[in-house]
Amino acid sequence: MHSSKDEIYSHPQAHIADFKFDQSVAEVFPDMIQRSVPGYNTIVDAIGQMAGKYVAENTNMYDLGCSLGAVSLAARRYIQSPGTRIIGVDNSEAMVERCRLHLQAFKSDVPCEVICDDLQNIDINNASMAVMNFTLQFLEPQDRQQIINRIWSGLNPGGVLVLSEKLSHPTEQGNELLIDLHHEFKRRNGYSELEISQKRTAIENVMRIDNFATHEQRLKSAGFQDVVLWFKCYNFASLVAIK
Ligand code: GEK
Repeated sequence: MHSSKDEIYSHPQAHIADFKFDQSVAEVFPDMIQRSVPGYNTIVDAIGQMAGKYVAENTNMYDLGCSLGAVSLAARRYIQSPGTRIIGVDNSEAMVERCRLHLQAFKSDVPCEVICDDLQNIDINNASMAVMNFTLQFLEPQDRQQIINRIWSGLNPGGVLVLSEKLSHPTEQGNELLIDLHHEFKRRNGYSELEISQKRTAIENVMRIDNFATHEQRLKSAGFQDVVLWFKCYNFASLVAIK
């Protein structure tokens, strides 16, 4: 599938509007996320491996905030259990349209449905696995506990939630260190200072990040028994919460 280079913030903009998952972002999304999120490919493939292990016979897997379907595609490569179903959800029409094309482009025995809606409206049931790969950070902070609670309720015993997020660090110097390392990662991937700083401004109001302790506490108070930090690079992390 055709995918272009992310040049959205390469020219100076007089007014930088809040970041949106619109058509222009959907077009360059694979390039954007790989050059911006350290370990993205590793994380997606490992989530696929976890799907192979945890997605049980005759249950559902949810890919919440699925964008172009990278996680759903990885899961389909690894799922062996019969009677499973993948439900992808995203509230960006541009993403969902392209996601459906991506999924159609690969043959699979695992049916996959993509719903265009706010993930908060989705009924979660009979789930052995749910994934929020860099999605929760875009939801209103006051809604986050309820979202995690609903996922917990929809999971079968032993089911897992994989939650990947950009994290803040509780000390200022630690936080700065991680931000610097991340910006260097972006520079090395070809983003200019202008692109880095304009993107930072655009995303400031849209992506409000928590620290690890906040995530852990939220998951525990929803009822998850175990919270496992399985990936971390700079200020990016992925957790598995086990019911
Ligand atoms: C991947 N998981 O490639 N309901 C549904 N979707 C939402 C909502 C909402 N309320 N808010 C934001 N989104 C993907 C990457 S990207 C992460 C996920 C990033 C969607 C939004 O439209 C976008 O597609 C996705 O969440 C976040 O593994 O761009 O950093």
